[in-house]
Amino acid sequence: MSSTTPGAAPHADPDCVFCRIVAGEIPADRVHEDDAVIAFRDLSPQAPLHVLVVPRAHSRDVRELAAEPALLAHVAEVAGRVAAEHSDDGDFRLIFNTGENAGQTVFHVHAHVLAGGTFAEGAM
Ligand code: DGP
Repeated sequence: MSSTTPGAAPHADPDCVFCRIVAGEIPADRVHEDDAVIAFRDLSPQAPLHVLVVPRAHSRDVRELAAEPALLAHVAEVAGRVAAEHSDDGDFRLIFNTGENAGQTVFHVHAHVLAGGTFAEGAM
């Protein structure tokens, strides 16, 4: 991606675990990276393929990310690419837990890519 990509200029929060993964201070099993996002396998997978797509720049949740539609679209595009490359059929669920009451535990926006299984209605 070009240097004009929205989100390409990160501003890191030293107390944020995903900022620390972006910075390489905490190891992660990365499956994709470019100048705007990284994607790595979730520590406690909920599906045969469970990857998090994380913008390098810190923002709290998808409500904030929506202010950068090009970056939000890029997250979706990378999710599709990861699913296509790492699951048999390329189909996937894309989930943004948004807010504590919706199960968000890491307050650096991330998209869960879940693939490689058959999903019961209402799962995750
Ligand atoms: P959420 O509940 O939507 O905020 O999801 C946070 C996810 O992040 C959760 O599924 C576990 C994952 N996670 C938390 N800490 C780490 C970590 O240090 N490494 C990796 N790979 N995943 C993590």
